[in-house]
Amino acid sequence: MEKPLNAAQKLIQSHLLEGSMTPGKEIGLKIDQALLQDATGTMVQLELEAMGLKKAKTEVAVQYVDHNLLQTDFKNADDHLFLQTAAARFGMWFSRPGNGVSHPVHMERFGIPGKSLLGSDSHTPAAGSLGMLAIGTGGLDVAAAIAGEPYYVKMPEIMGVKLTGRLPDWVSAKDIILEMLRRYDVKGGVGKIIEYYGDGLKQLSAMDRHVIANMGAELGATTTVFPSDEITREFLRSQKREDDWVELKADEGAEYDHHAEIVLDELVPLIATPSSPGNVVPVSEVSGKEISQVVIGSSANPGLRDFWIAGAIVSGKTVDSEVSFDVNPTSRQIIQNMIKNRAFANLIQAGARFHQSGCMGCIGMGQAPASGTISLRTMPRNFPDRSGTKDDQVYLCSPETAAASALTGKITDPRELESLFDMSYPKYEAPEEIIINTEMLVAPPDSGKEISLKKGPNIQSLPEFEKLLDEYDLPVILKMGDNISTDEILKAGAEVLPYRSNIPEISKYAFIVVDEGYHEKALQAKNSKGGHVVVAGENYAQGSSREHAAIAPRYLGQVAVLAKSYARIAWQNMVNFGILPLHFKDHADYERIPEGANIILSDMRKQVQEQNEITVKVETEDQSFTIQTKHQLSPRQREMILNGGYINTFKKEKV
Ligand code: MIC
Repeated sequence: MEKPLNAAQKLIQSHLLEGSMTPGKEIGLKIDQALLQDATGTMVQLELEAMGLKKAKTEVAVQYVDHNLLQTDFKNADDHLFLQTAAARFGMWFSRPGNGVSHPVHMERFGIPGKSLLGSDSHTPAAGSLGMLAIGTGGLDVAAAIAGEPYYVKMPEIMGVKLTGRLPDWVSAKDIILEMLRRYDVKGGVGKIIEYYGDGLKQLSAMDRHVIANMGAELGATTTVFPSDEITREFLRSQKREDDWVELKADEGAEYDHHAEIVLDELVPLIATPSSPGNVVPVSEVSGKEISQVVIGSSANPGLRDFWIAGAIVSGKTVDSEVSFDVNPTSRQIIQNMIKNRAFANLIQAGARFHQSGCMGCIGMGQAPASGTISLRTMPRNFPDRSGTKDDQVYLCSPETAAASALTGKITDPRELESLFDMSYPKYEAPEEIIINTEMLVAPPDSGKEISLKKGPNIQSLPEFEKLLDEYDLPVILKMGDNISTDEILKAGAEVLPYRSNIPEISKYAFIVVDEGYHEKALQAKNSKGGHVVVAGENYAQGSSREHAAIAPRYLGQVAVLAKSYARIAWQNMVNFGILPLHFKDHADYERIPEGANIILSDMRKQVQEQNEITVKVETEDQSFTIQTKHQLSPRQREMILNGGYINTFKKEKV
């Protein structure tokens, strides 16, 4: 008899092109759908151009425009035109600026249970809510998948999370994922797929599941998987796509590599305190602190229910006079449905400032909070400086906690509303029929051959990178601690995002959050020594999928990183662009390398090709010693490092 499989294993097995399902070993997966957003998508389209792609080979590829909507000058607007022409040229759908946030729109319009989805955005796993195998990764991996290549990733372990019981009043899906983050923190999911199962699922709509799957990225997980059941079917029915439904569930007796259980009845409203999504405490522990801003929306709480509940809580009242109450509606479709179910009117009347559909303040595109004040957001991330305000104090919470706090002007446990306003928990009933809006989704033409790419002056082709040399003598120009996020390596925000299609310009912002002198030091090292190295602790480069966090340092001469451990996507991005990610064999060696030390690497081509361990000589002011490091590269990745990255390898093999 065949071994019973869990839902994640079934998804992997049905897409497995190379390798076997042994945790930790590289596998190659067939990719059915691709998702691009604009902030990472301009680079992907440039990569496709560099690869000479004729037409996307995935079943569906969609280019969304949801991140860079501010258009403070010509740059973002030029990017939008470039993306529209590129989408048409390469045979992709185009979701026009302002249509909506990629993850929920993709789920509504294109998501199909049982299919695989690769996205150039770390929150792509949100589509795991529908029973998809949805993985977020760097742009180059997505470009390769669009060109018909497999997606390579290490086979994850599977963690089964059993949900039992019922959520209490005032507690919702966001509190479930915050509970996971409270237990496992930002690297607890690294190398794992999180699969939810159990009776507690019956209470979670597809969009509630999206909330949990979306923020699985904050656990560092490869992805999150929910079964596809009657609730999934109902969701697809409401989107007029019931025919796309197929069932997906774990076999009877299926096993998991790790186990967890959440008894929903025991949950309380939770909140992530500054400045990590893993700093989770009960809201009651921080209640009473004064706030200046509340923002609801984003891919982490995108559902109609999320806006409705906030609207129902503030209905007939006015938010505190010192609070800016910002609402970022998910999509045009959701706006229309919010108008229909009165959520829009309730929010507006209570003082909400409505913004256009998109990511907005979630990635620091506007909505920066006032200095020294607290901002409460239903968003997924609160890494330092991400909001655009230096030393910001961003807390992450549910729409219930956000709306309650907007009313009182202080962090408020929503359960207190019962005594404060004599309110009982508003019960949401999903409408029988919702309005569907597809007007701003442009279908790909039959042939895009004749379409030329419109490139504004800010759009620069990808720089070329040299292959790995044999000998290096490189300075350590920066030493960092644990859990450094990509927001600290390559800043988010309105000043920087417009340069996502211009590597020379964006590289000026590399590491600016941790060391303003990095750019200068890197240029000096490049000119005098041919490059540099940085040193880091655990979980280096967690967070976003932005490959600019690898490309910009590489452009400035970064040859290698020495770290205790890496976040998955960033590790893949470094390899794709030819940066050698080395692991300390003995973590104690991290302490022995000061900033300013010299790293001597010898016989590198042979070492990378033939060995898993690399000997590194370190010279400090007063001593010189050798340490052992490891790389965890597959044979395919060794080749990429030797060639100076994926593009050189692709050109060598295919062009
Ligand atoms: C994020 O939440 O950090 C982003 C913005 O969605 C990023 C993508 C980006 O940096 O463009 C992500 O999660 O990958």
